[in-house]
This record gives sequence, structure tokens and C-alpha cells, in this order.
Amino acid sequence: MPFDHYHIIESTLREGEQFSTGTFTTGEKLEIAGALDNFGVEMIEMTSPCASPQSEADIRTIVDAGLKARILTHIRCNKNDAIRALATGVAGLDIVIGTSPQLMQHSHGKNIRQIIDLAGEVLSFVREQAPDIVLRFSTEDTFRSSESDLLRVYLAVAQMGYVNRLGVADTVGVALPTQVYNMVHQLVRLTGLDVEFHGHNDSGCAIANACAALEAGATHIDTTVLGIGERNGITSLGGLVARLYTINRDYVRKYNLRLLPQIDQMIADMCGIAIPFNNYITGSSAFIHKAGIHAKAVLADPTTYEILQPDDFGLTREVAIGHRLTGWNAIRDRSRMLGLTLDDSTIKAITLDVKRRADARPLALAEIDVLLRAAAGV
Ligand code: HCA
Ligand code: CU
Repeated sequence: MPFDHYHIIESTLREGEQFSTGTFTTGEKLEIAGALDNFGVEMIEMTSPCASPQSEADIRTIVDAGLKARILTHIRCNKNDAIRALATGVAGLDIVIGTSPQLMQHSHGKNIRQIIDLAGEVLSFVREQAPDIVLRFSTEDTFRSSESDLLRVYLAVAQMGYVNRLGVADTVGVALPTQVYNMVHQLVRLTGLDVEFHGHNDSGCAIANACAALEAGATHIDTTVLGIGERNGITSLGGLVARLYTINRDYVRKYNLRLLPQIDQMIADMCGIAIPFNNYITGSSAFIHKAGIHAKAVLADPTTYEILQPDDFGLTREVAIGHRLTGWNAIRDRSRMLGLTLDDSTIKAITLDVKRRADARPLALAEIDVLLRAAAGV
């Protein structure tokens, strides 16, 4: 199965630094890398050493931290960047160059032939300097590039024999899952190399596209915590975990899932944002059940309406009962939790009372407890 052999390239310390409020101190980077390492991500990608003096120093600091995860840095396809990246001691280089008409014209001004020549120059140089380094070559804006241009570039690079992995990047979040599937599938079939997918979320497909990439045989997926990144970001770590868990829990057993809530909260705090209410797994409403029909079934068996088990993530479910959609099963469950013995007709009468009151405004749990205790005479 394709989902058995994937690796996460966690890019909160690279793509995440491109988020509007994502600027991390050295101490924060150490904390983030440590938490991701404990979670179990296989690789951590860091901002290019050419970005700033602190960025360069921070790569060395994280490399020296002795984590299990391999530390990578992300650079442009250029020899000087490669020299500085190699000097940091990272385990891998992720090299990227734009191939869409937009980027060829406005980013580097090179045509496809020149891109291939430059790639040959840079990749051969890196391989000569560092025979054991993990080397990846990626085209930026893959999905607005012409397919024949892409295949020319990818096949030429694969034939050079320097890289371990090819990268596919949905830089502007435009790709559909079928497009991602087809592109990754071609690369796997034609080159036999590892393939990485990096997907932005501008149109809400980042997680579905990452999943399609894996189905097509991709071996590596880029994520960031909470999906932070350029504009509205990329595939989120928690979102990818949720996607794969719901296919088969075994696909995410290798990760320490109970750390996810604190990792999401840590990044939210560092970026000065809240975890979105509808976030995968850690959103405040992710495990709240409300309607009477749902509450009744979930109280009998949580799998009726839950595909993710909250306790796998150290979280708990909540059955909300103080609203007009409430049902008597949920109210009875609450009375039992309070140790009260009320007969069904009393419970039903209290339920009607709760609904009537909740038409004006939702009731707090404590207010319902008062009604139940009063009915029980305690
Ligand atoms: C960017 C670059 C990148 C690179 C992805 C990759 C993208 O535009 O900031 O190297 O695979 O989205 O294309 O993040
Ligand atoms: Cu990106």
C-alpha cells in the first residue's frame, strides 16, 4: 500500500516562516524542532542559510541539537546557495527552481534549456562535494508549468543521476487531486525516484492533494503545523494525520499523536493566532456533538458519529446539551453522571423545559444541573 512508506517533511521552520506572523527566535526554533522530533516526523526543513545571518546560524544550532529527524535546508538552484547550505552540515538539500511561464519570466528569466543546464551544474557540484547528502530537485509552480516542459526537466535531472528525490510543488494552490495523482504517478513510473509533494491551500485542496500524491506513489509529503505558510499556507500536519488516520489508523501509528494538541497550541501562541474552531482534530469544536439524534447515538457508541477517536490525541469528546436541539437521552445521561435517579417522564419534562429556555438563550451545564437536582429534590 502506498500509505505504508511515506515520510513527513515538516516545513514549519521553512514554509512556516513564510506565514505572515511566523518569525521564530532561535529558542523557539529549538522548541519547535524538539516537539516535532518527539512527534516523530522524519525530516525537518529549515529556511535557507542565505535568508539572513540568524537563519544560517539557526540551521547549525538545530543540526547540533542531535535530533532523530533529519535536518534539511531549502535553497534556490544556485551554486553559491549550495555552498552555504553544505557548510551548515545539514543531512539534505531541497533545491527548487520555477518552471511556470510566470516564474520563468518574472523570477529568474531562464528558459527550459537553461534551467536544465543550471540544474546539471548545481546538482553535480553538490554531489561531488557531498556524496552522501540527500538531494532533492523540485520545480516551483509545477501545476501552471507546461507538462512537456516539466517532463523534459524532470527526466533530464533524473538521468543525471545526482538526486534522490524529485519534488512536485503546487505553489499557488491551484491543482486538483486528479492532476496531482497524474503528475506524481508519471514521475514514479518514469524515474523510479522518491517523489515529494508540496501543496498550498488557496482553494482548499492541500490535504486532498497530499493524499492523492501518496495514492500515486509519492514517498514524502511537506507539512507545517496548523498549515501555516505563504498566504493561507500548505497541508497541515494535523490535517494530513486526520486524513490518513481515517483511511487506516495504522498509517499514523508511527507518530506520537497525543502531542498534536500541544504542538498546534505552541505554534498558535508563537504566531499570535488562535487554532481555528474547525481545525482538524484540535479545533475547539472537533469533538462536540450537539443535535439530540447525534447525542443519543454517540452516548450509545461514539463510532456512530466519530471517525477519529479523541482519546488517541489525548482529547475528550463533549456532548452539548443546553440548546434547543437537545434530546432526552442526553439529559438522562447528564442526570446519571450526577448520580441522580429520575424516571423517564421527569427527564422528558426537564428536556422540554431546557428546550423552551434555550429558545431564549443556550443554557450552561451548571444551569441544567440545577434543574435536574431540583427535580430530584437534592
Ligand atoms: C515558494 C517555494 C515553495 C517551494 C516548494 C518546494 C513552493 O514559492 O515559496 O520546494 O517543493 O510553494 O513552491 O514553497
Ligand atoms: Cu510553498
